[in-house]
Order: sequence, then C-alpha cells, then structure tokens
Amino acid sequence: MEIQLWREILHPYEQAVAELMVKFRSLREEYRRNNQYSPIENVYGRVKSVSSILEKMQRKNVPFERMEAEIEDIAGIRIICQFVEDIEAVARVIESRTDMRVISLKDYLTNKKKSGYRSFHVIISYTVQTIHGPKDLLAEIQIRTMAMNFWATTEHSLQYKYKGRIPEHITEQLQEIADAIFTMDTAMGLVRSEIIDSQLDSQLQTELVRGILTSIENLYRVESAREVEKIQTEFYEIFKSGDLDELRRFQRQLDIIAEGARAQSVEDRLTGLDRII
Ligand code: 0O2
Repeated sequence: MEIQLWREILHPYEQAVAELMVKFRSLREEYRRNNQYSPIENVYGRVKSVSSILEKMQRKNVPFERMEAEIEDIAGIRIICQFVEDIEAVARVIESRTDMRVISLKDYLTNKKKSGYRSFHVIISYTVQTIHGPKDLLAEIQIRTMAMNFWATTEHSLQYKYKGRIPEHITEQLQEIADAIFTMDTAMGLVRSEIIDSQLDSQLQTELVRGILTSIENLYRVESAREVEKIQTEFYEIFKSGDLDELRRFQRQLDIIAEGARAQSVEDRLTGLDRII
C-alpha cells in the first residue's frame, strides 16, 4: 500500500478523533458550568500509527481488505476518571448518545488481563462527514482511572522496550503493582463523596469569584471609582472569610446594583434625547 493511500485511509480517523475529543471535553465543561461533578477528568486521543496497525494486522492475521472492520482501535480515545465508580457513569453517557453507536464492550475491570491491565473499553461506530459523503468507522474508547492509566502507560513503555517479552520477574512485579493500584482505587472510592463535595465547593468558589470580578469591572463604567473601590474592599473581606453563601449573596447584590445602574443610564440617555428633540 502506498503512503498516499494510507493518508487517505487515515484522514477520516483523524477527523473522528478530533471530533470525539471536542465532544467529550465539552461534556466535561458542561458538567462544570452547571456546578456538577464531572466523571470525566481528562480526554486524550490518537490515531494508531501505520507501523502499529501493520503489526496488529500481522499478529491477528487480518488482510488489508478487512483492516477497517477488524482493527477496532485505529481511532482511539482515552477518558481518564478520578474514581472507579466514574467509569460506569461515563460508559452510560456514551450508551445514551445518539451520535455514536455502541458495538461492543470489553470489561477489563472485573476481568483484568493476565498482564494486570485494567480498563473499560467501548467500541463504537461513529459517522464522519467527508467530501465523499458520510463514512462510518470504528473507534475504541478506553475508560480508566488516573492510577490505572499510570500503570498502563508505564507497562506499555516496557512492552516497547522488551518488544513484548518482558522478563518474568518484571511481569510478576507489574501484576502485583496493578493489584495494589486497584486496592488503592477502591479505597479512594470510600472517600469519593467527601472529595467530590470539596471539589464542587472549590469549583463554585472559582465561578463566583469570576462572576463577581466581571460585575465589578462592568461597574467601573457606570459607578464612580470611589464607589467601586468600596465594593472591591467589601469583596476582599468576604473572600477572606471563605463563606460561599456570603459570596453568593454578594454576587446577587452586585447584580442588583448593576441592573439599577444600567436602568439609570438608559433613563439618562432618554432624558438627553428628549432635550435634543
Ligand atoms: P496501542 O499502542 O495503545 O495502540 P490486543 O490483541 O490485546 O493487542 P485487541 O484484542 O484489539 O488487542 O483489544 P484489547 O485487548 O482491548 O487491546 C486494545 C488496546 O488496549 C491496546 O492497544 C492497548 O492500548 C490496551 N491494552 C490491552 N491490553 C493491554 C496491556 O496488557 N497493557 C497495556 N499497557 N495496554 C493494554 P495496542 O494495539 O496494544 O496498543
């Protein structure tokens, strides 16, 4: 197969990876904007390299004409979660979407691989729009925790170093580490709600402060500098107290002041117009 042809074959996969990354990242942003906990912590994506595709085809005895049907991970998305419990939540989100169709699931969480590998894989069918019309292709979404990802990334680099023949004693150590990581992940699950509450509070504080600062900036246009300075000092005092309810109340108060100032400036303009007419 010529280089040019590979580029043509892989282009829709590049498009799919780019689109899917945008979709999953904006899902995460949407949760955060709504001050909800996001089961998605990070999203990565890649198109499999030609050499890796060829190696897999060789290993699995796949002819070129069956490549797109049988190599399911030419387009690969990796979704990283904080907690094991989030993995199922992400899988459910994927299943409920209308812009992708689940083809199969591989549960390496309950059935870890012999290597110690743990992850949840969802194979989807996804349609990209090309200049030749719509094209359906397969993509693999790997969902795992940060700790599982740490293990898999490290083990993957050893696979590369030892060309798939990692010495027995290292393999055993890796299996033990994988189990220790799973024990740690499970223990983290016990304090999940505590951690989520604290993260949501910090998220909320960031959003409130951002809103308040924008309101104060806007007030500079309609209020005297002295008045705005007073408001700013009050904001610093409330911020120092760390009281989120107070911050929320302060933001509402600022909204009311801004609304009043806006109404006043419209009235002033109308009065000015009256005078001209
Ligand atoms: P890359 O570089 O990530 O593309 P397989 O026969 O296991 O190679 P299969 O049957 O198509 O592949 O599906 P499977 O088992 O779900 O594996 C697909 C991908 O999962 C792999 O792609 C890896 O990314 C990951 N994976 C599976 N098993 C392991 C493992 O033991 N260790 C690590 N680190 N990753 C694993 P590729 O093509 O191997 O690699």
